[in-house]
Amino acid sequence: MVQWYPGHMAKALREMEEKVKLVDLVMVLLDSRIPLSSLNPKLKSMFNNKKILYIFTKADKADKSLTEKWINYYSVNGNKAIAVDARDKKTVKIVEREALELLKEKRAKDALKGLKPRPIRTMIVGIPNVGKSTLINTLCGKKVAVVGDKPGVTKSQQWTRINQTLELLDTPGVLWPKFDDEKVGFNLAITGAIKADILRNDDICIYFLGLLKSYYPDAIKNRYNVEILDDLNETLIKIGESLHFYLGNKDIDIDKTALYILQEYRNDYLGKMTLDRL
Ligand SMILES: Nc1nc2c(ncn2[C@@H]2O[C@H](COP(=O)(O)OP(=O)(O)O)[C@@H](O)[C@H]2O)c(=O)[nH]1
Ligand SMILES: [Mg+2]
Repeated sequence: MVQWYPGHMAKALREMEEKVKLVDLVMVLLDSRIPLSSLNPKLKSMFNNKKILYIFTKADKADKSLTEKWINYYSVNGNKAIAVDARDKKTVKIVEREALELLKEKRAKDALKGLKPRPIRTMIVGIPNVGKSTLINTLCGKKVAVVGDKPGVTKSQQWTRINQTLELLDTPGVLWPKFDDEKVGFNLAITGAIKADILRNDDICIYFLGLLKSYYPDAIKNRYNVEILDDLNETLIKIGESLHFYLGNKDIDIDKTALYILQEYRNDYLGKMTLDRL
């Protein structure tokens, strides 16, 4: 997990600002389950005049009807949003089509000036774990980026030719998420975007149960045969009982129960869910 310090953030921002100058189109990756919490609010000012393609990753894990709404929310001001499974080869064609569409006017102008069409230069940015390396590998059709919770090997950035339409900067821009809002921190912890060093598993899980109570009231009942009560702490204990997660005595191992529920959610056992609401 990347640890962000003010100096670290300022450096990452500067580096990204330099890279952004080189591209025609920025692909901003957002997690379909948290299309708002996974957005870095600093982005807007940084990408001032650039076209943005918002790519919601992990669409396979999110609530389809809400994904539609979020796509509409982001598809404004000449920008576009799409939802994909970053691991799926079909994503290449989709991204290519949208990039061409977004750059249509510019390319038409270039053609009028007699300029030969050249590939659209693009880069990928997003918070840790959103799927940057996965998408780079899918677009490139081979493993060029390390996927998973390992620090990326620093190397000089290169343009990779994806096809006749697209060229990709093979090092993504890593952005830290915004933490000023406690809810955002919880959403990032629930989905696994950030490690819970600051937050406790039981607090994260209680918050999650609260969301489920209003958004997906049947999910817990279906999986653990436990009703979500008004008392969420009590609900957590009841789930621990149903899982037989006891400490040595009659007490429930709350931390183990909380972590288990969160991992079940991350591994899709609780259903396709979207946690950010418009
Ligand atoms: N189900 C699903 N998993 C994905 C998708 N994109 C990435 N992942 C998984 O999310 C984890 C983090 O992806 P990674 O590419 O390393 O994220 P990065 O930190 O932004 O480079 C990996 O386990 C990927 O397999 C997606 O669209 N759907
Ligand atoms: Mg990566």
